[in-house]
Amino acid sequence: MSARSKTPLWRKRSILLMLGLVAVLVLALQACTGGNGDTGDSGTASVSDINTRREAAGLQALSDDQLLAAGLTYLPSGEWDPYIMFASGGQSGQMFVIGIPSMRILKTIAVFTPEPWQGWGFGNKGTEEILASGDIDGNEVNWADTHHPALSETNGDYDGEYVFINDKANARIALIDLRDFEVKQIVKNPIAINDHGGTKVTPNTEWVIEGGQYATPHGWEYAPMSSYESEYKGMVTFWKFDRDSGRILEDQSFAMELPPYWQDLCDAGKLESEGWVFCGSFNTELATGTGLDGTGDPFEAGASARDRDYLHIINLDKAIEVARAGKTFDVKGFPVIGLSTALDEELLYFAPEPKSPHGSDVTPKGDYIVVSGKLDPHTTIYSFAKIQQAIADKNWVLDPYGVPVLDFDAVVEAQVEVGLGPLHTEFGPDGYAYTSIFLDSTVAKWSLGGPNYRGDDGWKLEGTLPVQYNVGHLVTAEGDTVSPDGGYLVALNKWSIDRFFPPGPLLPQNLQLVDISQPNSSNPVTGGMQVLYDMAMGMGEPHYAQIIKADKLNPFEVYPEVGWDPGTMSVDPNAPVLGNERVERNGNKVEIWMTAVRSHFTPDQIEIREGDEVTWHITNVDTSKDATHGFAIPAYNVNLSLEPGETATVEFTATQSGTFPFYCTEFCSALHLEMAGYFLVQPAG
Ligand code: RUQ
Ligand code: CUA
Repeated sequence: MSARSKTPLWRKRSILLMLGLVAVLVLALQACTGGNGDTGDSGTASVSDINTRREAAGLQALSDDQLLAAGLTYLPSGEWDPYIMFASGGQSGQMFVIGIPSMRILKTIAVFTPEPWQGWGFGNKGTEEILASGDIDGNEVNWADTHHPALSETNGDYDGEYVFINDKANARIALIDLRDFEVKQIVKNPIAINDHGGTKVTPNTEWVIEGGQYATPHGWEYAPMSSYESEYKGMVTFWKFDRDSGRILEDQSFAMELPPYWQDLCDAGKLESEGWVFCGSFNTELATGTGLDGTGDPFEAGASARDRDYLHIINLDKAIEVARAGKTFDVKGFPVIGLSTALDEELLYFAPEPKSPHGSDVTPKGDYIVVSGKLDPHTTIYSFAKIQQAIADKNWVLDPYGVPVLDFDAVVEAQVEVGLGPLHTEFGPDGYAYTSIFLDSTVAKWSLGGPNYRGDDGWKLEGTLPVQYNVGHLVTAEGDTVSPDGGYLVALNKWSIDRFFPPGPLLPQNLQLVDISQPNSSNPVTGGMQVLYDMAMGMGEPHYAQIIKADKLNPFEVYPEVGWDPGTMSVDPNAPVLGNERVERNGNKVEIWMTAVRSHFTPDQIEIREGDEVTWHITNVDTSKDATHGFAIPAYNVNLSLEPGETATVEFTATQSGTFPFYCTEFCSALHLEMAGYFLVQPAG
């Protein structure tokens, strides 16, 4: 620190003035310290003012680079982020919406797990039905391990309409409509009990890809481990997405049987490789672990015994034809293309890949597939054209399941040494690629070669940037599309030791924002990359994320019409509206039509009898922005969030007699506390 504070003042000042950051920093300081806007004679604050005040507050003085970083991430009150990141929520079962570059969390989208702020799964019948569609064999499963969001694409570019996400733990896929950022559908994979190779979408989102992970018998039926090689199966599933209805069509979806290798991340081909799908794999050793009798290697060793795994190369276009022609068998009523059919129909090829890869990432022009094996310091670049040539030449040997394994040298275009433990690659706009390096805890910037990118100047390392620590995935702005945007990269780090105050032994996750807008020459060591910001996340472990330009998103500010049912995205004809509020009884069935408006419920006294079956409809008839009302009934586990215009239905049996004040849980007006009512349940008899 002392070296930093010796930097001459004139130098700090000139740098700042040059960058035009002074005003921004002053605002930042005022926000932090409650300053009154008095910035001295010149009307601007100097660097020394900033550091003097920081030191007075017990903070360290900032270097020039740190001041620059602060200015580059600070957004004055009211300024919006130009990019929005959708991050998986890991064990939270949710998805996070984060502004870039401010790293402000804008929302947790409730996905597989009930979430009370959004009233997701607390009495709202529509949300409970969606959650229940993720039940497995009648068991409620309301946590998930969300890993990989996939924004919908048109012509290979994000279109801002939908985002999908997988649940690795239970092999489920959720669909979120970006008009209201709410989940509309959850589908359970009928043949697999966990997944990892998804979600990814094809360039026009006709198909959502869900690759497998830990092999099981299809339908996860029991089979002893001794039967692993014959009874256990790998898989990839292709879910048909229908944009007109905004739904996955389960009855037009299908799966393909794969050998019981553990399939990993997939990517969809694009442009020249459109119609093909690429998935990594591991445990091609078919390791089955060690029982207590000590036979067999533990998975950690057994699944890394060989030095190669198999990149799965799948002809999706042809697979669709084969599935449509009915050359499938059924597992739980779901069509599966058997492995022998896949081979007869020439749907599946392998290429050897470096051991234990994580990510098979298709370059922006669709011409290469980048794979990094965690146990090989290189990233390996496969040429799609060479793959096609090797297939035409039948330049292969067969694996034990009869799958053609293409000749490695015939299909590899280049290898670039990037560091120890490379994982996942995304792309920038100028022919640069960025790979997360897990063991070295760095981000490597390297150049793509070939005519579409940096030509003879490519296939080389341009710089590495240290991050803290053990980066898993990384994401660049629109970096897996046909037109990466550049500007920012986020490293999704796996460890965060010493970065933040430790709130107990479970430490926050650490996402680091990296500036990738600068030329290599600005810092030859890092290739111009600079860490701007450390973001702690204390809600679950984000695995993968995607960053979209904010102006591509066009969400509702309020629902378009009063009485809106988010489940159908249309007006519910049975929605309560002003003037038709009422309570009707039919035997022991009681139906209530209620409206909510600032600041009252109508009606606000409801009296029924114990044992009655209650159907309670509520419409928020407010139509101004942010005029959200909550609706909570104590003891009955009911809490709704009714956004402007929204209608919802609660169904329950009044099992408890008593006096239950219900109220609005969203502070909506000066008379919000008065926005309440009484729900009276007379004791039976
Ligand atoms: S994931 S790094 Cu790569 Cu699904 Cu967790
Ligand atoms: Cu409505 Cu508070």
